[in-house]
Amino acid sequence: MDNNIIPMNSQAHDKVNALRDLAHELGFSGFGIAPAQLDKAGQHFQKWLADGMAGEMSYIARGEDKRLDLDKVLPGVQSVICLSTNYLTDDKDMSFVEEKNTGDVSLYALNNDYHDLLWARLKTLEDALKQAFPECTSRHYVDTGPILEKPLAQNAGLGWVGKHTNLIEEGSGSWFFLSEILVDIPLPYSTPAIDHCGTCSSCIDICPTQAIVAPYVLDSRKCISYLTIELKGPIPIEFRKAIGSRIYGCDDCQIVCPWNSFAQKTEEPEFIEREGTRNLIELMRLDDEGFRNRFRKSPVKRTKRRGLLRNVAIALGNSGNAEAIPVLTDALDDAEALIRAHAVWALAELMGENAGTLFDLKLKGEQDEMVLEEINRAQTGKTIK
Ligand code: B12
Repeated sequence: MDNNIIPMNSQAHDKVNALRDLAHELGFSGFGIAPAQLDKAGQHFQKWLADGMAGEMSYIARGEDKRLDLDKVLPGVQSVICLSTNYLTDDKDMSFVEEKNTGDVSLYALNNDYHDLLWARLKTLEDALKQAFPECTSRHYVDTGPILEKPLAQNAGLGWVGKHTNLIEEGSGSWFFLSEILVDIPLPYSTPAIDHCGTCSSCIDICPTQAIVAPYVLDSRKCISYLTIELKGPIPIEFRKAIGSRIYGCDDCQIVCPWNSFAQKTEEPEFIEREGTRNLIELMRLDDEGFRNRFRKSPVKRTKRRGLLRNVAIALGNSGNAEAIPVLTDALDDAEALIRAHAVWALAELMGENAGTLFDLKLKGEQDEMVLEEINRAQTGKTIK
C-alpha cells in the first residue's frame, strides 16, 4: 500500500524511508504523506454538516473549525503522515443475513479496541520522527481527533474516498483503519490517489437503509452503523426491520465492494474474533457484569449494555424465533427504559396481537413515556405524539 514519495532533499528522503520501514515493522500496512490542506473536502464537509447529516454526533459540529483548518489543531502544521492498518481477519459475505439467531458485528469490532493498539504504535513512530527531525513539533491521532482523516489519506496516496465514503485502496480494498501524525515541517509529499469507483454502484444498491443518498454522500441518520453505535436513544421505527441481525455497525457497503476481492487478511491477534457468544438470546440475557466481561476492551462497550441490548432486541424481533419470547418477556422488567421499549417492539413482532395481554400483565404500572409510546404503537399501529 505504499506510494511514490515525491523527492525532496535526499537526507529528508532517507529519513522518511526509515520511518516508513519502521511503520511497517510496527504493523501499519500503509504509509504516505500529505500537505496539511483539505481543498474541496472542507466544503463538502460543511455542506454535509449544514444538511444535518451528522445526526446527533454533536462532537463533529463542535470540532468544525479544527476540521476545516488543521492549523487550529497544530499551529504551523505543514505535513500529515497518514497510516493505514489492515483489520481484515476473516472473509465476510452477505450470508450472515440468513443466520437470524446470531448477531452480526462489524469486522472491525470483533476483538480489542483499535484505538489503544494504534495509539501506542503511533507514539513509537512519533518518537522516531522526533529523533530524525528534532526541530519538529507533532501530534498523533486515531479516529477521535478533529481531523478529516479520509481526504487527507487520499492526498497521502493511501486510497480514494469511495462512493460509500470509505477509503479504498486499489490493491487491498477498504478493510483498514486510518491514523495520522501532524507535523509542523515540510516533508516529501506522496502522490494523491485517484478515484477508481467508475460506474459501479454496488454499495449504494446494497445499503439496507438507503443511507448513501448520492455517490460519496452518506446520511449518517440512516446508516446502520450510526443507528446501532452512535445513536443513544430509541431507533426510529422505519429502520428497525432493515437492521435485520446487525447488532453493532454494518459492513454491507464494504462486503459488496469489488475492490475488497483483493483484500489480504491480517494475522494481528488483537483483531481476531475473541471467544464469546453472538447468540442473540444469550446476549439478551447479559446483565451489567456479563456485558462488562464479554466486551471488556472491545469497541462494543461504546454502546454500553443498554445500547447493545436495544439492538439485540431489534434483531430478536427480526429473527422470527419464538424461542426468544421468554427472554424478551424478562426484558420487560429491565431497569433500562430503552431496553423495555425495544423488547415491546420485538415481542409485538414475534407475537402479533397476543403481545397485548403480556403488556397488560407486565407493564401495568409503566411510567416511562418512551415505553408507553411503544406499547401504544404496538397495540394501535400509531404513535401517541
Ligand atoms: C463520524 C464517523 C462515522 C459516521 C459518519 C460516516 C461518514 N461517512 O463520515 C458513522 C457513524 C456513520 C460511521 C460509520 C462507519 N465508520 Co466511521 N468515522 C467517522 C469519523 C469519526 C469522522 C468522519 C467524518 O468526518 N465524516 C464527515 C463527512 C463529511 O465525511 P464523508 O462522509 O467521508 O464525506 C467526505 C466524502 O464523502 C466527500 N463528499 C461529501 N459530499 C460530497 C459530494 C460530492 C459531489 C463529492 C464528489 C464528494 C463528497 O467529501 C467529504 C469530506 O471528505 C471517522 C474518523 C475521522 N476522524 O475521520 C471514522 C471513520 C471514517 N470510520 C471508519 C469506519 C471503519 C466506519 C465503518 C466501516 C464502521 C462499521 N463497520 O460500522 C462505518 C462505515 C459507514 C460508511 N459507509 O461510511 C474508518 C474508515 C476507514 C476507511 N477505510 O475509510 C474511519 C476513518 C475511522 C478510522 N480512524 O479508521 N463513521
